[in-house]
Amino acid sequence: MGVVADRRTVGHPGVGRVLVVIPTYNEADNVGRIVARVREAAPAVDVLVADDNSPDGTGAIADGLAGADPQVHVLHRPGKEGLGAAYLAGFAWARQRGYDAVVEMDADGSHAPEDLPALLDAARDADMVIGSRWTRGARVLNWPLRRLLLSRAGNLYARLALGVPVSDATGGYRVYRAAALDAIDLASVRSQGYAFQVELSRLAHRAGVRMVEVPITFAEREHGDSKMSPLIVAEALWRITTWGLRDRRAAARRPDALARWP
Ligand SMILES: Nc1nc2c(ncn2[C@@H]2O[C@H](COP(=O)(O)OP(=O)(O)OP(=O)(O)O)[C@@H](O)[C@H]2O)c(=O)[nH]1
Ligand SMILES: [Mg+2]
Repeated sequence: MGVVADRRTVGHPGVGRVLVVIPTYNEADNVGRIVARVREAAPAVDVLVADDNSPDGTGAIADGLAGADPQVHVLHRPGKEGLGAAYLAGFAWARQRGYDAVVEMDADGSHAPEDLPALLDAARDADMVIGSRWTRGARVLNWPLRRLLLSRAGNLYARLALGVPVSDATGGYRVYRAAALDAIDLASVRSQGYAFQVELSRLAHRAGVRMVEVPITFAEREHGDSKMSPLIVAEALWRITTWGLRDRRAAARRPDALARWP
Protein backbone atom coordinates (compact mmCIF):
# COMPACT_ATOMS: atom_id res chain seq x y z
CA MET A 1 0.00 0.00 0.00
CA GLY A 2 2.73 2.41 1.01
CA VAL A 3 4.69 1.62 -2.12
CA VAL A 4 1.70 2.35 -4.35
CA ALA A 5 1.08 5.70 -2.63
CA ASP A 6 4.75 6.66 -2.98
CA ARG A 7 4.83 5.79 -6.66
CA ARG A 8 1.70 7.82 -7.25
CA THR A 9 3.19 10.96 -5.78
CA VAL A 10 6.47 10.44 -7.66
CA GLY A 11 4.99 10.03 -11.18
CA HIS A 12 7.61 9.43 -13.86
CA PRO A 13 11.16 10.37 -12.84
CA GLY A 14 12.28 13.53 -14.59
CA VAL A 15 8.81 14.19 -15.99
CA GLY A 16 6.49 14.47 -13.00
CA ARG A 17 2.83 13.56 -12.63
CA VAL A 18 1.48 11.92 -15.77
CA LEU A 19 -2.11 11.45 -16.98
CA VAL A 20 -2.91 9.04 -19.81
CA VAL A 21 -6.04 10.24 -21.62
CA ILE A 22 -7.91 7.47 -23.46
CA PRO A 23 -10.81 8.70 -25.62
CA THR A 24 -13.53 6.12 -26.09
CA TYR A 25 -16.54 5.65 -28.30
CA ASN A 26 -18.06 2.17 -28.22
CA GLU A 27 -15.00 0.46 -26.79
CA ALA A 28 -16.79 -1.83 -24.30
CA ASP A 29 -14.61 -4.79 -25.34
CA ASN A 30 -11.40 -2.78 -25.05
CA VAL A 31 -11.63 -0.31 -22.19
CA GLY A 32 -11.00 -2.82 -19.39
CA ARG A 33 -8.05 -4.42 -21.18
CA ILE A 34 -6.35 -1.16 -22.08
CA VAL A 35 -6.69 0.38 -18.62
CA ALA A 36 -5.34 -2.79 -17.00
CA ARG A 37 -2.37 -2.82 -19.39
CA VAL A 38 -1.54 0.84 -18.68
CA ARG A 39 -1.74 0.30 -14.93
CA GLU A 40 0.53 -2.73 -15.24
CA ALA A 41 3.06 -1.19 -17.62
CA ALA A 42 3.31 2.18 -15.86
CA PRO A 43 1.93 1.89 -12.32
CA ALA A 44 2.90 5.45 -11.39
CA VAL A 45 0.74 7.17 -13.99
CA ASP A 46 -2.95 8.03 -13.75
CA VAL A 47 -5.60 7.28 -16.38
CA LEU A 48 -8.54 9.32 -17.63
CA VAL A 49 -11.11 7.66 -19.88
CA ALA A 50 -12.86 10.38 -21.92
CA ASP A 51 -16.10 8.78 -23.07
CA ASP A 52 -18.61 10.39 -25.43
CA ASN A 53 -21.68 8.72 -23.93
CA SER A 54 -21.04 5.50 -25.86
CA PRO A 55 -24.28 3.62 -26.55
CA ASP A 56 -22.54 0.30 -25.82
CA GLY A 57 -22.01 1.16 -22.15
CA THR A 58 -18.27 1.89 -22.24
CA GLY A 59 -18.80 4.77 -19.80
CA ALA A 60 -20.41 2.55 -17.18
CA ILE A 61 -17.60 0.00 -17.49
CA ALA A 62 -15.09 2.82 -17.03
CA ASP A 63 -16.97 3.97 -13.93
CA GLY A 64 -16.53 0.48 -12.53
CA LEU A 65 -12.79 0.61 -13.18
CA ALA A 66 -12.56 4.05 -11.56
CA GLY A 67 -14.50 2.85 -8.52
CA ALA A 68 -11.96 0.07 -7.98
CA ASP A 69 -8.80 2.11 -8.56
CA PRO A 70 -8.14 5.67 -7.34
CA GLN A 71 -5.68 6.23 -10.21
CA VAL A 72 -8.40 5.71 -12.83
CA HIS A 73 -10.83 8.51 -13.67
CA VAL A 74 -13.68 9.02 -16.12
CA LEU A 75 -14.76 12.12 -17.98
CA HIS A 76 -18.32 11.71 -19.24
CA ARG A 77 -19.13 13.83 -22.22
CA PRO A 78 -22.70 14.30 -23.46
CA GLY A 79 -22.34 12.89 -26.98
CA LYS A 80 -20.04 12.00 -29.87
CA GLU A 81 -18.02 15.07 -30.77
CA GLY A 82 -14.91 13.47 -32.21
CA LEU A 83 -11.49 12.51 -30.97
CA GLY A 84 -10.14 16.07 -31.01
CA ALA A 85 -12.84 17.48 -28.75
CA ALA A 86 -12.43 14.57 -26.32
CA TYR A 87 -8.67 15.16 -26.11
CA LEU A 88 -9.04 18.90 -25.59
CA ALA A 89 -11.43 18.21 -22.72
CA GLY A 90 -8.96 15.67 -21.31
CA PHE A 91 -6.06 18.13 -21.56
CA ALA A 92 -8.09 20.77 -19.71
CA TRP A 93 -9.01 18.22 -17.03
CA ALA A 94 -5.32 17.41 -16.56
CA ARG A 95 -4.20 21.02 -16.40
CA GLN A 96 -6.84 21.90 -13.83
CA ARG A 97 -5.42 19.15 -11.65
CA GLY A 98 -1.78 20.12 -12.05
CA TYR A 99 -0.49 17.19 -14.11
CA ASP A 100 2.99 17.74 -15.58
CA ALA A 101 2.43 15.65 -18.69
CA VAL A 102 -0.47 14.23 -20.68
CA VAL A 103 -0.38 11.10 -22.85
CA GLU A 104 -2.67 10.41 -25.82
CA MET A 105 -3.50 6.74 -26.33
CA ASP A 106 -6.19 4.89 -28.32
CA ALA A 107 -8.44 2.47 -26.46
CA ASP A 108 -8.29 -0.26 -29.07
CA GLY A 109 -4.86 -1.67 -28.20
CA SER A 110 -3.12 -0.24 -31.27
CA HIS A 111 -0.87 1.75 -28.94
CA ALA A 112 0.94 -0.67 -26.65
CA PRO A 113 1.01 0.54 -23.05
CA GLU A 114 4.24 -1.48 -22.77
CA ASP A 115 5.90 1.21 -24.94
CA LEU A 116 4.84 3.97 -22.53
CA PRO A 117 7.90 3.90 -20.23
CA ALA A 118 10.15 4.49 -23.28
CA LEU A 119 7.99 7.41 -24.40
CA LEU A 120 8.07 8.92 -20.93
CA ASP A 121 11.84 8.45 -20.71
CA ALA A 122 12.17 10.41 -23.96
CA ALA A 123 10.01 13.18 -22.46
CA ARG A 124 12.82 14.00 -20.02
CA ASP A 125 14.65 15.76 -22.85
CA ALA A 126 11.71 16.92 -24.96
CA ASP A 127 8.42 18.72 -24.45
CA MET A 128 6.57 16.53 -26.95
CA VAL A 129 7.15 12.87 -27.76
CA ILE A 130 5.56 11.19 -30.77
CA GLY A 131 5.30 7.41 -30.77
CA SER A 132 6.16 6.78 -34.41
CA ARG A 133 5.23 3.96 -36.76
CA TRP A 134 7.65 5.23 -39.36
CA THR A 135 11.05 5.58 -37.70
CA ARG A 136 13.75 2.94 -37.55
CA GLY A 137 12.91 0.23 -35.05
CA ALA A 138 9.14 0.70 -35.26
CA ARG A 139 6.79 -2.13 -36.22
CA VAL A 140 3.28 -2.14 -37.67
CA LEU A 141 1.43 -5.41 -37.13
CA ASN A 142 -1.56 -6.76 -39.05
CA TRP A 143 -2.37 -3.64 -40.98
CA PRO A 144 -3.79 -4.18 -44.46
CA LEU A 145 -1.81 -2.69 -47.33
CA ARG A 146 -4.37 0.05 -47.95
CA ARG A 147 -4.00 1.33 -44.35
CA LEU A 148 -0.21 1.26 -44.62
CA LEU A 149 -0.36 3.22 -47.86
CA LEU A 150 -2.88 5.70 -46.48
CA SER A 151 -0.71 6.40 -43.46
CA ARG A 152 2.50 6.73 -45.50
CA ALA A 153 0.84 8.98 -48.07
CA GLY A 154 -0.86 11.10 -45.42
CA ASN A 155 2.40 11.62 -43.59
CA LEU A 156 4.30 12.44 -46.75
CA TYR A 157 1.67 15.00 -47.69
CA ALA A 158 1.64 16.54 -44.20
CA ARG A 159 5.43 16.84 -44.21
CA LEU A 160 5.60 18.39 -47.67
CA ALA A 161 2.65 20.75 -47.18
CA LEU A 162 3.45 21.86 -43.64
CA GLY A 163 7.15 21.27 -43.15
CA VAL A 164 6.56 19.47 -39.87
CA PRO A 165 9.82 17.59 -39.25
CA VAL A 166 8.37 14.29 -38.02
CA SER A 167 7.81 10.95 -39.70
CA ASP A 168 4.44 10.27 -38.06
CA ALA A 169 2.44 13.48 -37.84
CA THR A 170 -0.88 11.59 -37.93
CA GLY A 171 -0.02 9.18 -35.12
CA GLY A 172 -2.01 9.37 -31.92
CA TYR A 173 0.38 7.96 -29.33
CA ARG A 174 2.04 10.98 -27.77
CA VAL A 175 3.31 12.69 -24.66
CA TYR A 176 2.83 16.42 -24.16
CA ARG A 177 4.57 18.04 -21.25
CA ALA A 178 2.87 21.07 -19.70
CA ALA A 179 5.34 23.37 -21.49
CA ALA A 180 4.16 22.04 -24.86
CA LEU A 181 0.50 22.48 -23.99
CA ASP A 182 1.24 26.01 -22.79
CA ALA A 183 3.02 26.84 -26.05
CA ILE A 184 0.18 25.61 -28.28
CA ASP A 185 -2.93 27.76 -28.75
CA LEU A 186 -5.37 24.95 -27.96
CA ALA A 187 -8.37 27.29 -28.15
CA SER A 188 -7.75 27.69 -31.88
CA VAL A 189 -7.90 23.94 -32.62
CA ARG A 190 -10.91 22.87 -34.68
CA SER A 191 -10.06 19.48 -36.19
CA GLN A 192 -11.59 16.22 -35.06
CA GLY A 193 -10.12 13.09 -36.66
CA TYR A 194 -6.52 12.43 -37.80
CA ALA A 195 -6.37 16.11 -38.64
CA PHE A 196 -6.28 16.79 -34.90
CA GLN A 197 -2.92 15.06 -34.57
CA VAL A 198 -1.53 16.86 -37.61
CA GLU A 199 -2.84 20.20 -36.35
CA LEU A 200 -1.16 19.76 -32.97
CA SER A 201 2.10 18.71 -34.68
CA ARG A 202 1.95 21.82 -36.83
CA LEU A 203 1.15 24.18 -33.98
CA ALA A 204 3.85 22.66 -31.78
CA HIS A 205 6.44 22.94 -34.56
CA ARG A 206 5.50 26.57 -35.21
CA ALA A 207 5.71 27.33 -31.49
CA GLY A 208 9.22 25.89 -31.33
CA VAL A 209 8.25 22.98 -29.05
CA ARG A 210 11.09 20.47 -28.61
CA MET A 211 9.80 17.30 -30.33
CA VAL A 212 11.27 13.84 -30.48
CA GLU A 213 10.04 10.60 -32.05
CA VAL A 214 10.29 7.19 -30.45
CA PRO A 215 9.65 3.97 -32.43
CA ILE A 216 6.58 2.02 -31.34
CA THR A 217 4.98 -1.32 -32.09
CA PHE A 218 1.59 -0.51 -33.56
CA ALA A 219 -1.02 -3.24 -33.87
CA GLU A 220 -4.35 -3.32 -35.67
CA ARG A 221 -7.34 -3.31 -33.32
CA GLU A 222 -8.60 -6.80 -32.42
CA HIS A 223 -11.99 -5.94 -30.89
CA GLY A 224 -14.70 -3.44 -31.68
CA ASP A 225 -15.21 -1.27 -34.74
CA SER A 226 -12.97 1.34 -36.28
CA LYS A 227 -14.23 4.91 -36.26
CA MET A 228 -12.06 5.73 -39.24
CA SER A 229 -14.20 6.99 -42.11
CA PRO A 230 -13.79 8.64 -45.51
CA LEU A 231 -15.03 11.80 -43.80
CA ILE A 232 -12.10 11.74 -41.37
CA VAL A 233 -9.62 11.28 -44.23
CA ALA A 234 -11.32 14.06 -46.20
CA GLU A 235 -11.14 16.37 -43.19
CA ALA A 236 -7.41 15.75 -42.85
CA LEU A 237 -6.76 16.31 -46.55
CA TRP A 238 -8.79 19.49 -46.63
CA ARG A 239 -7.28 20.97 -43.48
CA ILE A 240 -3.67 20.09 -44.36
CA THR A 241 -4.12 21.68 -47.77
CA THR A 242 -5.66 24.83 -46.25
CA TRP A 243 -2.91 25.16 -43.62
CA GLY A 244 -0.22 24.54 -46.23
CA LEU A 245 -1.54 27.25 -48.52
CA ARG A 246 -1.95 29.66 -45.60
CA ASP A 247 1.62 28.99 -44.42
CA ARG A 248 2.99 29.55 -47.92
CA ARG A 249 1.12 32.84 -48.30
CA ALA A 250 2.40 33.98 -44.90
CA ALA A 251 5.94 32.91 -45.81
CA ALA A 252 5.78 34.85 -49.06
CA ARG A 253 4.86 38.00 -47.11
CA ARG A 254 7.66 37.57 -44.53
CA PRO A 255 11.16 37.09 -45.90
CA ASP A 256 12.43 35.91 -42.51
CA ALA A 257 9.81 33.16 -42.44
CA LEU A 258 10.68 32.22 -46.01
CA ALA A 259 14.27 31.69 -44.99
CA ARG A 260 13.13 29.12 -42.44
CA TRP A 261 10.89 27.21 -44.89
CA PRO A 262 10.21 24.39 -44.71
N1 LIG B 1 -14.48 10.21 -26.98
C1 LIG B 1 -14.39 9.88 -28.28
N2 LIG B 1 -13.50 8.95 -28.68
C2 LIG B 1 -13.43 8.65 -29.99
C3 LIG B 1 -14.26 9.25 -30.97
N3 LIG B 1 -13.93 8.73 -32.18
C4 LIG B 1 -12.94 7.83 -31.96
N4 LIG B 1 -12.64 7.78 -30.64
C5 LIG B 1 -11.63 6.96 -29.98
O1 LIG B 1 -10.39 7.32 -30.53
C6 LIG B 1 -9.53 6.21 -30.62
C7 LIG B 1 -9.10 6.00 -32.06
O2 LIG B 1 -10.21 5.63 -32.84
P1 LIG B 1 -10.19 4.38 -33.84
O3 LIG B 1 -11.55 3.97 -34.23
O4 LIG B 1 -9.32 3.32 -33.27
O5 LIG B 1 -9.55 5.08 -35.08
P2 LIG B 1 -8.31 4.64 -35.83
O6 LIG B 1 -7.29 4.12 -34.88
O7 LIG B 1 -7.95 5.77 -36.69
O8 LIG B 1 -8.89 3.50 -36.76
P3 LIG B 1 -8.50 1.97 -36.74
O9 LIG B 1 -7.03 1.91 -36.95
O10 LIG B 1 -9.25 1.40 -37.84
O11 LIG B 1 -8.87 1.42 -35.41
C8 LIG B 1 -10.31 5.03 -30.05
O12 LIG B 1 -10.00 4.90 -28.68
C9 LIG B 1 -11.76 5.48 -30.23
O13 LIG B 1 -12.66 4.88 -29.31
C10 LIG B 1 -15.20 10.23 -30.51
O14 LIG B 1 -15.96 10.81 -31.28
N5 LIG B 1 -15.22 10.50 -29.18
MG1 LIG C 1 -7.57 2.40 -33.87
